[in-house]
Amino acid sequence: MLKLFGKSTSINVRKVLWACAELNIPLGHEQANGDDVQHLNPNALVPVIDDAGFVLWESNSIIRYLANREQAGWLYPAVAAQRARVDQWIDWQAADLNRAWSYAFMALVRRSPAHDDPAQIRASVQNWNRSMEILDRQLAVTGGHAAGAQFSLADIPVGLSVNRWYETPIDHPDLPNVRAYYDRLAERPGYQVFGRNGTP
Ligand SMILES: N[C@@H](CCC(=O)N[C@@H](CS)C(=O)NCC(=O)O)C(=O)O
Repeated sequence: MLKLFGKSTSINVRKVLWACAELNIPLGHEQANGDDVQHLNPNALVPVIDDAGFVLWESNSIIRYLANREQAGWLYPAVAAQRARVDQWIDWQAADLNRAWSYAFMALVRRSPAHDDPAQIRASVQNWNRSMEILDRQLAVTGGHAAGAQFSLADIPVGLSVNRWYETPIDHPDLPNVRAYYDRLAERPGYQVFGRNGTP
C-alpha cells in the first residue's frame, strides 16, 4: 500500500491526501514532520511517499506521479496543450503564490517571532491579494476551475491555497469568481475533508 509521511496540517501534505481521495487510492498515512523523514528526503520536508520502495518528495511531483500512475486523464490530461495549462497553474501556485503569502502566513497564522515586521506583513498581504485577483480573472474566463471549465489536478494546489487565503485573518477583497470557486470545490468530498476543513 502507498505510504504517505507528513502531518495533516501541512498544505503540501493535504495536496497528496486530497489527490488520493480523488483517485480512490488506499493510503497508509503516518503523521510526521521534516526531521522524521530526513532519511527519505534530504531537505527534511514533508510530504514524502513510499510506493512499494519508490520514494518521492515534492508535493506537486507526487500528485502528478499519482495521477499518471492511475492514468487519470480526466484529472491530468494527456493532450500536450491541456496538460501544459494544468502544469502552468500548478507551477504558479508553487513558485508565485507560495512566495506571495509566505511572510504574512508565518506572521498571522503560525505566529512566528521571526516574522514580526509590520511593513513586510503588509507587503505580503498586498502581493497575496494581487495573486488572488489574477486567479479571479482566470476564473472569470474559465467559468469553472483554475485550468479550464473542468476540475483538474491544478485545482488541488490552487484550491487549497484559496482555502488558506479565506482562513487567514486578513481583509479579503471581494472576488466573486474566487468565492464561487471556493463554493464549487466544497461540493467535492475530498476538499471537504482535506481542504475546506477549518484549517488555513
Ligand atoms: N516544495 C516542498 C515544500 C515542502 C514543505 O515546505 N513542507 C513543510 C510543511 S508544509 C515542512 O516539511 N516543514 C518542516 C516540518 O514540518 O517539519 C513541497 O511542495 O513538497
